[in-house]
Amino acid sequence: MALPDEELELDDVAEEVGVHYQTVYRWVRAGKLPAAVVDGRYRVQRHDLAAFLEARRTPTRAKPPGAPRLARAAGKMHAALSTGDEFAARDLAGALVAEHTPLVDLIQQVIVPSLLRIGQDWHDGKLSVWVEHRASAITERILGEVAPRPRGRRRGTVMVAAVSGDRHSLATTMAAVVLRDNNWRVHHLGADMPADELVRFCGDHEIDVAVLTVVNPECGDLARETADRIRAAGTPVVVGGPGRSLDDLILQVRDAVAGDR
Ligand code: B12
Repeated sequence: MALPDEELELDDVAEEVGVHYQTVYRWVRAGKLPAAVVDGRYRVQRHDLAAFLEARRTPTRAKPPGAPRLARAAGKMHAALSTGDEFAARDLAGALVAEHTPLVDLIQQVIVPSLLRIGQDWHDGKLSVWVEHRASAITERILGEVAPRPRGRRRGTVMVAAVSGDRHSLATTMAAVVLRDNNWRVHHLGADMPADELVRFCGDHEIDVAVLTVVNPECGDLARETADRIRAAGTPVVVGGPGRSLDDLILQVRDAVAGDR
């Protein structure tokens, strides 16, 4: 079947750019070149390809900070979040985004380690619970500020939630932000969602993949049971867990969609 003029398959991209098919495939899998899966095959929009090639050509674009700088930024983020210095935390996140730090790295390597340290210090009795609550509230605002507004054709539609009893909404927001950044349309339902409602929501909407985050380990069984129910009704599901990475999430969501077509 002939494709619309503005769409290309990976073979066409490889031919136009003069690289091997596998190179194009790696760009797509790494999230560098946006592509949607249609009838089980990747399709790339011409304007996305043009933007991708332009970005590769532009020598003035600063390189995103490497791991040592992100580790230093994580230290500063922890200092700001644990002392409640909201503007320092938001400025730091804003500066990293301005330096083209991928959102997944900002969240995974700068924000998450700070929250884990704060959670551990609370557990060890080194700080009061209000420090953790205040840090969570600031983190919510940072994530709101950096949340992307993707343009162009989406890869598909994802639902993100956590089941009843798991009140850790930040993990759902983090998942929603990185999925939007990867060009998915996201229904972000947040935390503490009743299982029946999640099953109904996925049945009533065109959802390509349901994502259930789990931070409170006591809710793991309910999340897995709910995932089984959603799957049985025909929607693929991926389930997260403490310590699982957002890079992993992106790959699992893509694989779940590709495997379903
Ligand atoms: C902030 C926080 C809270 C806040 C949440 C605020 C909010 N709006 O989210 C509040 C104050 C509400 C809270 C409450 C509680 N909390 Co709390 N909390 C935390 C803290 C500090 C951070 C949580 C967080 O955001 N984690 C998300 C990120 C930062 O971590 P992550 O788990 O690695 O998640 C990643 C993956 O899940 C991935 N991901 C997301 N989706 C998907 C999907 C897929 C498919 C994949 C692959 C990956 C993926 O994304 C995340 C980022 O990379 C943690 C510390 C910790 N170690 O996490 C404690 C922590 C989770 N809480 C804990 C506890 C005990 C509680 C309470 C029971 C305390 C109490 N007595 O009331 C309640 C439970 C409430 C409930 N019913 O759920 C414990 C859990 C202990 C355990 N058994 O393991 C922890 C570990 C603190 C500790 N060290 O003891 N908490």
